[in-house]
Amino acid sequence: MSRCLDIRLQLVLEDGQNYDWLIGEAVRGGVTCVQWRHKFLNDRDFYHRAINLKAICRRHRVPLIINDRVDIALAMEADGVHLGQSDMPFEVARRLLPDFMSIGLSAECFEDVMSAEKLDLDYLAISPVFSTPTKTDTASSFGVDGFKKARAMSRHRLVAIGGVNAKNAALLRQAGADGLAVVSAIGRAEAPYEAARGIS
Ligand code: TZP
Ligand code: MG
Repeated sequence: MSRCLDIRLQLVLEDGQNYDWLIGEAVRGGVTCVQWRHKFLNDRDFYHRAINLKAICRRHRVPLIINDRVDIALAMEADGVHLGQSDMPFEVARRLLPDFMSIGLSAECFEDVMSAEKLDLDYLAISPVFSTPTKTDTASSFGVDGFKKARAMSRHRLVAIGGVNAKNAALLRQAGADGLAVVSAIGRAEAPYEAARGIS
């Protein structure tokens, strides 16, 4: 397999951020990949903004993952896509995307973790590991014990997402997280370089 996305610390972007500055600082602090998600843009705006972000990510030498939008990720040759349980099925996305593009999937319950066993994923995100004000339309949180149970069930590289911060990062890595995905603890920090360092 030609792809090996570095998932150790994923920064998930929000709207209205100074991406060039934020991504530069975050990467310097240890962020290893960037995910862009936007739920409301029309196709053309999504495409153009994704192209712009790709250039920024290239400049900072960090891969760019696109949330939900397999079509746009394909069109602008992103480094991968991140799928949820109600997005395009993994098998279809895998058939459409070139081999170099990674696919990550969110699991919202243990049943999702089990059914992901048969998929050739690049990573499985345990979502949410803690409840978070950043995303409130989530299933109930796994907690550290739930994360450990998912770890024992899954053959995949696991990413913890939801409420991840400098205080719980080490605990999650000890619980078997191969990667951590973060929105607010880095993206809303006054000093994203220090914030990323504290989590990486
Ligand atoms: N998916 C599950 S929780 C979440 C997403 C995108 C938001 C995580 O945000 P934060 O601020 O890192 O808790
Ligand atoms: Mg989705």
